[in-house]
Amino acid sequence: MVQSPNKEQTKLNKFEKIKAEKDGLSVKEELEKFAKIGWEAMEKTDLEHRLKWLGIFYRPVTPGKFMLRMRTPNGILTSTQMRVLAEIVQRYGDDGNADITTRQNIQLRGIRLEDIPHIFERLKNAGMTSMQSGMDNVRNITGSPVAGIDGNELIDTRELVKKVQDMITNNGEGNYQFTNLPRKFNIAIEGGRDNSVHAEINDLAFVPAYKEGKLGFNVLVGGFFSAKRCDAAIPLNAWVPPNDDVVELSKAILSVYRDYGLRANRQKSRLMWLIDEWGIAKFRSTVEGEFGKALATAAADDEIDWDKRDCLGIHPQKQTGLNYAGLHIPVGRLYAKEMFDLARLAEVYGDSEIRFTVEQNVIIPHIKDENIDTFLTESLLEKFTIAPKPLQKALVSCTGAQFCNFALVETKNRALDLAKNLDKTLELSQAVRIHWTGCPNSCGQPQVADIGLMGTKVRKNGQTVEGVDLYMGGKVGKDARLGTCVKKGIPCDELPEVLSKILIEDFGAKSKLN
Ligand code: SRM
Ligand code: SF4
Repeated sequence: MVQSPNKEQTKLNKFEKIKAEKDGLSVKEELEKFAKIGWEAMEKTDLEHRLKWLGIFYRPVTPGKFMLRMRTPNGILTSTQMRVLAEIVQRYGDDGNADITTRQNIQLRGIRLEDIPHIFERLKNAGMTSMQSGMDNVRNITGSPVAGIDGNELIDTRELVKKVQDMITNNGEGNYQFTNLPRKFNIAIEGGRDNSVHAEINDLAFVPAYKEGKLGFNVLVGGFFSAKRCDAAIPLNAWVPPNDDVVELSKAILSVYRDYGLRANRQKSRLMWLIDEWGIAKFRSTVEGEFGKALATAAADDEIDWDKRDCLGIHPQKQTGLNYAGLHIPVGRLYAKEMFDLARLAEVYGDSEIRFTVEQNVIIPHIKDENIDTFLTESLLEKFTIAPKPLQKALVSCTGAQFCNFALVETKNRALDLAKNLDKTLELSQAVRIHWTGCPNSCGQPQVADIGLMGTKVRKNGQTVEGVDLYMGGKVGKDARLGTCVKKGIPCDELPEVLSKILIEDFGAKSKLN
């Protein structure tokens, strides 16, 4: 059942050996045992690596307090599901919180291993799963955050995203067919005109396109970020209708990646490296063979012709008399009480649905025209405002040093403090997208930002201090392009001054202090 790596590759990296020894998914059968013996008694590889196949992340920064990464297909959950997640983190008091992620998903913190069997039971009963959300698996599949409610939508992505997830994870139970990929794999399905999902930074992306008058998707492949290399996705020269072909093509591409992807050097294992080695023509024909029928060539143009929307504020839906509210969640951080409150708001004003965006924010859809005014008086909206200040508005941050052992700097708190202070001193007519990421892994996507800040260590006055490399020029939406590093090694304590200058000179900010 477990797929063996490409036989022609003789040298295997450390992680390939770990996987060859025992598939990560198999620890699912051992959870009760782990819960009994405790994390200290667990075999190190199971603890630090294999548990991630189930979405359970050992955090060396907070030993014994695990992170649980969910799957949230298309970023959508119900109020009941949110309440279950809130109850899970509430139990852990000050240790418990949650983060909305840059993949339209949610991670829970403070989790104790002894509670996992019960937590998994609760998640299953509530129709949720964390299966295959970490390590060499397909990450949360993103889709248009306003799918099914946007008047300008081309394709409703919700069902397709769910079907692709169900295929990959065997309806959330775990699927050995796709648990031994050479590396992580990102999939996005866009249904609108504004590239809400950052199609270009996914290993596989579907973007709406008309072919011979029919609406479907052009297919992009190979986009990724890593410490060594970042690349935008390239066209596969394929078009698929918006039906099960999306699922089947995803399956075919994943199978080709699994069977032929490079496994010797972990730094060169993402899909783009295989495409480089083979050339796109060979990759396409191998995928076609696996797909089992001829792939239609791509439509000449796709339909991505808008700037990216942030979805914040109140917006009319395509359903007459209904609106969606985009709430700003500062750096995506949620606490139990706020999660309960979001669930309540979704029930009282909407139809119990809550959505996440890749900007780490929340959307509550289906609010009736006549209820908007009362909705806006809710006290939760003082913190999670629909109209944040320009620099807080588009702020995104990865986890950083508080919980992530890869981090070279603290991110979330610093990002928020800095944005608040700059909003106090500068007047801006438009939002500026600032993305923080704590290390070169780029989880906070600094390359898609107007201003991207990547954590690093810097020497200053004979001391090693926290600093950032500065990225600029990222463009999202139509004609998306990746930003590049324009300055290295800025000490964090110099950032207020450095960013003020950039915001004034490049983004038209005016000082409020003059
Ligand atoms: Fe990431 C590893 C957090 C989105 C590239 N990422 C990690 C780990 C698991 C490292 C670890 O074990 O500590 C981080 C967990 C920290 C924690 O406690 O939260 C982590 N990544 C995140 C999240 C939570 C950042 C956030 O605050 O939103 C995002 C979770 C998304 C999700 O729901 O699944 C997250 N990570 C991303 C993205 C952005 C995206 O997908 O659009 C990227 C860049 C895009 C890409 O992968 O192509 C990203 N994460 C990485 C990498 C570099 C991958 C590579 O090929 O080299 C690593 C390190 C690795 O995999 O070896 C990594
Ligand atoms: Fe951790 Fe680095 Fe990813 Fe931030 S970018 S979450 S510091 S791995």
